[in-house]
Amino acid sequence: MPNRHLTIAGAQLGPIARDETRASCVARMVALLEQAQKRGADVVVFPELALTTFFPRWYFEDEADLNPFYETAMPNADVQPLFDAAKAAGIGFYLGYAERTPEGRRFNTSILVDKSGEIVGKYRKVHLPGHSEHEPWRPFQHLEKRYFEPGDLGFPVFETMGGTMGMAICNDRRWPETYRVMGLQGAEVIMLGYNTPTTYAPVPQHDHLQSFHSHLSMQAGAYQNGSYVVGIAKAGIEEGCMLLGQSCIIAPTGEIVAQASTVGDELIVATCDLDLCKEIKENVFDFDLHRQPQHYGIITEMKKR
Ligand code: CDV
Repeated sequence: MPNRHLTIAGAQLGPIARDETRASCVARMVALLEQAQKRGADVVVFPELALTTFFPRWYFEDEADLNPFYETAMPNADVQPLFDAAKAAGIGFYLGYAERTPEGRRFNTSILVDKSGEIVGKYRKVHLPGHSEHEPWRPFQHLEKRYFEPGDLGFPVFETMGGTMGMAICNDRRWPETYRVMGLQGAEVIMLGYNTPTTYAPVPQHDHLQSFHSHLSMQAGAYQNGSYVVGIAKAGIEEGCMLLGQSCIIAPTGEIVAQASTVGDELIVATCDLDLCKEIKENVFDFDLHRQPQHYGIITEMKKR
């Protein structure tokens, strides 16, 4: 039986300024991809909204100021160099970006591209944090609820690159349902990008726990579903707002096997044995043997009692 080793790279990005061009962001990503190739990567995970600054931090009254942050086609001329470089290197990738559909719908989206440069998977962020109206009391806005609608694709998984792959985006990583829905479909690698400010204005007494909560959620999701989880940040001080780093690759045992140590552009790499997932999936979390779904109905019947 051939081994099922997949070398996964996480390409953390440092800050992206509001006036940084997509071409510049893509050039940074291509540089990280080249490093990944030297280190034998099969697939590279980039952050959430990796082509622009994290624009939900601003309130835009005028649509004309908002629209330039969205992609209306994927790939497009700005992103094509990343597709070309990845295809030439024979490396797949996950990429997060803001999507505007031909009907004008807006989503916080990620795609999965295989080693031949084909888009083989698409995901639209389900759990949108923040608020929908301007709240001037905040040091910065978090207007994802205004600028995106909740994803309409569920949490699909994709058979590609020798494994079963799923995607999530940032705030999704805090919700156990995200992982379980993909775990039930056999996910072996769950990729996600994030932009997490280290200040959460409504509950600042938790600011010092941002790193802990991020890892806690992802490590639990990995272990409880017997899946690798790859959580990759856009990090550092972006337009005056500090974003959490500590991008990591987590094994199905819940252990962190690679972690970024800067808040800039940084590549992390781990060779992952996808068969390790079975040690969890066929034992302590053998869903078939141990789950009792007749007692879980409340989870999908209501948001909250
Ligand atoms: N981009 C995000 O989804 N950020 C949220 C913050 C606002 C809490 C997160 O869960 O990291």
